Amino acid sequence: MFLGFDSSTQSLTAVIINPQTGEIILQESVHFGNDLPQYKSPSGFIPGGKDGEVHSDPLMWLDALDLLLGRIKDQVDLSKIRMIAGSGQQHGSVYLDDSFEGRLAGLVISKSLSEQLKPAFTRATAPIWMDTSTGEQCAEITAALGGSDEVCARSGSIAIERFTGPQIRRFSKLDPEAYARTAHIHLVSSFMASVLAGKSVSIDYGDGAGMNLLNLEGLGWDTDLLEATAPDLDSKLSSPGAATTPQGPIAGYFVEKYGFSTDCQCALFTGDNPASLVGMGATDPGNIVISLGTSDTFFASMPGPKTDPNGYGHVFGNPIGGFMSLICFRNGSLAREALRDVHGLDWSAFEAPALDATADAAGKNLMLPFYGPEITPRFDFSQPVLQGSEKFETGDAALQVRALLEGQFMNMRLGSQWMEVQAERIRLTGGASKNNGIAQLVADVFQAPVERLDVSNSAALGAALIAAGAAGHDVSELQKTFCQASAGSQLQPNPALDQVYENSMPAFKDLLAGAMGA
Ligand code: ADP
Ligand code: XUL
Repeated sequence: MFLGFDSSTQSLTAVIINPQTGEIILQESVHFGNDLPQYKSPSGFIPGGKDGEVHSDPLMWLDALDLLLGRIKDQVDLSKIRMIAGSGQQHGSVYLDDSFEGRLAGLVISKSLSEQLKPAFTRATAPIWMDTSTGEQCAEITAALGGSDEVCARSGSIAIERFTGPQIRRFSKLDPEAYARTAHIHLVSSFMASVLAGKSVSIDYGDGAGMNLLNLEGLGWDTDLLEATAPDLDSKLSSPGAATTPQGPIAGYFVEKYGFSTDCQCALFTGDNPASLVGMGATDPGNIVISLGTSDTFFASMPGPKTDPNGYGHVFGNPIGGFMSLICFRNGSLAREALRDVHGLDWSAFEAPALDATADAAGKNLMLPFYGPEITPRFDFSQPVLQGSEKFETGDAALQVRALLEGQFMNMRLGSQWMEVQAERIRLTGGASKNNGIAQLVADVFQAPVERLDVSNSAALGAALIAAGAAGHDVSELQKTFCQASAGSQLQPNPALDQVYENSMPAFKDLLAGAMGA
């Protein structure tokens, strides 16, 4: 059996699979807010951070690991687990002194992980991906490298506030003494992997690419980016590696306390998005994942490290080899909800019967679907821009719902063009994906079949598949079993709309350029 963890913003999840029987043996989570209320982090982070700071307490993640394993040891015989892998929320960082590895090697089962590791932290809290405090550091790193294009060409993204490099730079400036005492800087992913392996392990290419520090050409730390970020950084980072590389046996602590076998090996942890790519069965080219959550994200594997010339998208490592893109659209469900509420509608107005009623208007009315600042394209929008019939512009709710959704997916098509990926199949996930009207419009605008999967924990499932891959299983084969489309979830594109949206795209692009130039 293989165990995958996902250490995400709000919870720690475990998924155990048995490749022989094709079964998911267990899915279990610890919710930080509900299960560990003493950390006063109802949504997984410490509320009230200043100057854009959003931090979490890494001791909470350690307590969650003890709590989760304590729960599952009575449900599953953990001695049957051959390999463990995992994923973590991306970009967050943990700072430890030179006692970290000694403490890991000397863990005793009479005490908790958090009690024993607490003295090793040189920074009590960990900045996470929601942190926006590093604008100044991004500008400094960009200037040192000679511009955003150079940072993007090397690391796959322009310097981004939430990325780890700018976060490390800020710490080194704010508290140079504590930074100097720091011997290890880990991502959330590599920190959790290190605890399980009982030693400081590698940072995987998938999550490492979210740091503005990894050079995607050679998959090594980029000397110039290291230098532009903070002093002596090279010595504090583990070497980068592939997620499927076994790192050695699980630490004795977990064998004695939870019943793992001494033969159980640990692979690396990757980022939650790279792990989701695996868990959604989308690691082969031509498969695209669109997640319709609070924000919308679009991700797909790529054979080479191609970067977005506009600097909006990111390139991460694909845990199964090669690369992946991730593009974030901030106004996803936020905009759908805003339009719904403006007109006093419910989600039925976005369902197939309601959209069928306006089928004649397909592609005829254009809406820039942004109610607030957008990431792709990066611009401070404050309200949608409408261009079309008088009925539409003066407030017809049904026409506006259609145009908003068409605008969102045309913007997604436009924002992902740099990848030059021909969508052969789109896998939809996230809260809005269950809406058949929205899903059909994705199929029509992209002219590709759309399907939805049964899995709800796609990152933890992806991690379990990575663990099986690290033990020699063929991950593509396992995906055929574990990442099946759910029955009846497939939708075909309407071929009659191919030319309709093809013709609307240039007008949409012009409207966007006009709004951003104004
Ligand atoms: P996140 O993981 O970002 O917290 P989810 O993937 O759980 O978000 O998605 C939640 C969102 O899904 C809600 O904010 C809501 O707007 C949207 N949603 C839920 N049900 C529907 C529906 N039937 N139709 C359209 N959108 C929906
Ligand atoms: C990706 C990102 C988030 C985190 C948290 O760049 O910041 O998706 O990985 O899930």
